[in-house]
Amino acid sequence: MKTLTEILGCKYPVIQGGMANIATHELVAAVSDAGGFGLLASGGWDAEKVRYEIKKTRELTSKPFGVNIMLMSPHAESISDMVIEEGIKVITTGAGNPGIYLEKWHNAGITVIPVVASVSLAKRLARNGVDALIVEGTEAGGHIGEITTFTIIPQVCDAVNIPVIAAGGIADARGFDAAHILGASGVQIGTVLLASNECPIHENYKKKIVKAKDTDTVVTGRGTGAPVRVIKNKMSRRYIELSKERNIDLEEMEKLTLGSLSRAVYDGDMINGSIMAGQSAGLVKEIRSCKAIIEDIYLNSKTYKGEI
Ligand code: TUI
Repeated sequence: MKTLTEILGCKYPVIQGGMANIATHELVAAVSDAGGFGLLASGGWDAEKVRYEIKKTRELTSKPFGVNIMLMSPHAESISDMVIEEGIKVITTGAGNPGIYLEKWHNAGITVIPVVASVSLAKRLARNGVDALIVEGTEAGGHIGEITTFTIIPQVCDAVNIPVIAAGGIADARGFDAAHILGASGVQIGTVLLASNECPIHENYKKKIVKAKDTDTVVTGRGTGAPVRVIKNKMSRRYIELSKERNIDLEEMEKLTLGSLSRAVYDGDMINGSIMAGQSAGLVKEIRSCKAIIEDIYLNSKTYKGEI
């Protein structure tokens, strides 16, 4: 079987999470240049905006990178065609089941790696022929499932015969080694890359990640079907209050989360913004370059011999 780095064409089995509004050309190019695998996030953007980001990334790096498609987006279908036109070679998906696109992408020679948060979806997609899986535990930031990384990784590794990439709660070599021992072939990191020089988010957001301690994240929307992990602030408190009301106004709640992500990312509004981050924020102590973050994982790993 091909190793993950052979499948992706990168140096280290370390993938960057496709964080909506955040994983744009600057971050993607920096991660791929550092030997990891960058993923452009399409989030809620339309196909032309994502196409522009692909072009900008290609101007910055000659290293391979992929595109992450957030399946809840109304633009998911048009993006699914655009990535073929653009000759993208690796696609990851999130927040849904990419089954309807699989044949089309495989016919175009694309490697398909869905993010899953349950054993049942992992098994179904493996049966349908996906190339690898990113298995994300509830420690992750943003939209999440219910199961911890520590328990879901070995369960999925037992259930499928394709490479598994662990995500959720991993920020350093210890997490990388733990994931490897649980059976994963690589890791996806997101939160630790928020605190990178190249990450194009407001400085307030980066500082918030560095300052965060273990108990500083909370999950909003558990009751409404779209659980999202964020750093606790006025917005998350208001959201949780609203969700306790008898007649939940779903539209107002939606505005509070997705709409307010851009307030955090672009304006640095740490009071009313949605500061998506995983529990590993408590492990992040400084702002570094993507190269330093990725090489720290590789150099300090006790298990990595260049071939998992
Ligand atoms: O997708 C993510 N993380 C995200 S997407 C996002 S934008 C957003 N913001 C607010 C509400 C909704 C979306 C912010 N962060 N991670 C990958 C991921 N996928 N985590 C969990 C899942 C998942 C959940 C259910 C994947 C598949 C799934 O299957 C449902 C089904 O159809 O079987």
